Amino acid sequence: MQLSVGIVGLPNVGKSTLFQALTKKSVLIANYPFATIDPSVGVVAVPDTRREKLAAFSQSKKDIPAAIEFVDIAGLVRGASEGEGLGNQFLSHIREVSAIAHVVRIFENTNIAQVNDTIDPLRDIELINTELQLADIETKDKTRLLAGKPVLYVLNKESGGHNLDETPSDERWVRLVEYFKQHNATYVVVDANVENDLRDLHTEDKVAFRQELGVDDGINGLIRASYALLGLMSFFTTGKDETRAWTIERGSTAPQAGAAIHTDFKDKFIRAEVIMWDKLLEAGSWAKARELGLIRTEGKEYIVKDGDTIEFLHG
Ligand SMILES: Nc1nc2c(ncn2[C@@H]2O[C@H](COP(=O)(O)OP(=O)(O)OP(=O)(O)O)[C@@H](O)[C@H]2O)c(=O)[nH]1
Ligand SMILES: [Mg+2]
Repeated sequence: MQLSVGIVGLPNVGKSTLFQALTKKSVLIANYPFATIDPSVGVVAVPDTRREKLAAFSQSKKDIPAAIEFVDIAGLVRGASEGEGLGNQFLSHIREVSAIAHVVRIFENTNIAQVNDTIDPLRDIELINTELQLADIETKDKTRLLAGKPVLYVLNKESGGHNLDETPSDERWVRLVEYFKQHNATYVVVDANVENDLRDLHTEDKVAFRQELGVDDGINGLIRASYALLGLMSFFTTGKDETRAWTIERGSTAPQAGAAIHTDFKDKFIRAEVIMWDKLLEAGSWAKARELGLIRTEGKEYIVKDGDTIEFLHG
């Protein structure tokens, strides 16, 4: 499934830093605006402890996560919709993605240059969103509108540094949260720099470092929120050979889910045997779950649920 999330925002707010933290791909990170010109694409595993537990349960040789694609896009500035700062070219890169991770700077580090002099996330957000809307007005083809894409706001903070105060005592924070509420928008807070420094560590080491630095698990939350933003969810297959999370759109029927594994599974679908992942773990084995009557037989109309573990029977 080729659905991607574009990393969008003002220049020099940490988009490429975040992209590298996510994808572990080397990209140019630089303390000046418009460091990024050409978009970079990278595939990111969707963290899922349910899948890990299933893989351990089945003693699977392979544990295969779901994946989504992120695209590092150049920074946008005021006037981008009229071509400012190579605006038209950059906007066309945003047209190609399915959803937007909008990075906003909330750290005040005077050593890192910023397009607007002060930290005012709502002003920055509105500036970008206005450019997207203006670009839409100019577009003849109204099927791919920029402002209609689902957005996740990513607030980039600096742990241990000076940040916008994430409490009601900071007027800017109050206005920001109000804006998110009004627009029914989701947001996550990350420290792109720290996440990038930790990117090559093993999970356990990461957990320890995060604790030491007092940073939360922002980046995993970001990946999961992006996955949900794209309208995607996972079902599982599990066995000795592999445990795997398969990506489907929310609301998919059992045959549509089967098609994620093999296109044949859709037309040759007979039935699906289904159990929620945690129920399988509780039962202790597939055979035991069957004995207890916990494995359900579902037909063509069944709408797959997030976390279902499935065996397909096909002709
Ligand atoms: N202190 C601090 N610096 C950061 C953080 N995130 C990014 N930076 C720095 O900000 C500068 C810009 O980062 P980039 O990731 O290149 O920013 P960008 O948004 O991709 O910039 P353009 O591609 O030019 O639009 C670099 O010097 C980064 O090291 C952060 O969380 N804290
Ligand atoms: Mg960049």
